[in-house]
Amino acid sequence: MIRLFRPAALLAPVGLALAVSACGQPPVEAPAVVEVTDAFCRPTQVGRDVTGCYMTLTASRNDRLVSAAFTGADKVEIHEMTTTDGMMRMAELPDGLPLPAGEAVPLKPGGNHIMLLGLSQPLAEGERLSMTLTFEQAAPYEVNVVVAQPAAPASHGGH
Ligand SMILES: [Cu+2]
Repeated sequence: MIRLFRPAALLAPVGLALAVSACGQPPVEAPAVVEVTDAFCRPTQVGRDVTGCYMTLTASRNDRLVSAAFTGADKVEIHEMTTTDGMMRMAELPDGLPLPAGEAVPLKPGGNHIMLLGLSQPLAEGERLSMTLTFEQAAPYEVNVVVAQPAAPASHGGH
């Protein structure tokens, strides 16, 4: 009986070694991080309870902006802008916004944006708010957003 067990005991270390090498790449990877810069929301227009928010997202690994949340809004959606027959329209990105590794993905006026819908109170220029971004890979990120008009290259100059 004892003899029967021996081969198994001898094989065990070999099996272990195979399992380790079969895993291939070392499990030590840089954590998924998304860098967020230049975040701002437009002030709400009089009588409106919606506005757009913009920022630049750079993911360390292939990732996806899945959703955004703001406690002062009923709903927050990730929108894309498309032009159909000369008409610009926006639509929710149902699968979120892809963030290719290392690529700065801009959300900007006239382009993709985060849409706040059903704001409980208007957003005035100079206010700050906090929004939570949720990603497919990276940990949820709380971003501080300033309420500001988009920089207008032509009209205002520096001051
Ligand atoms: Cu929108």
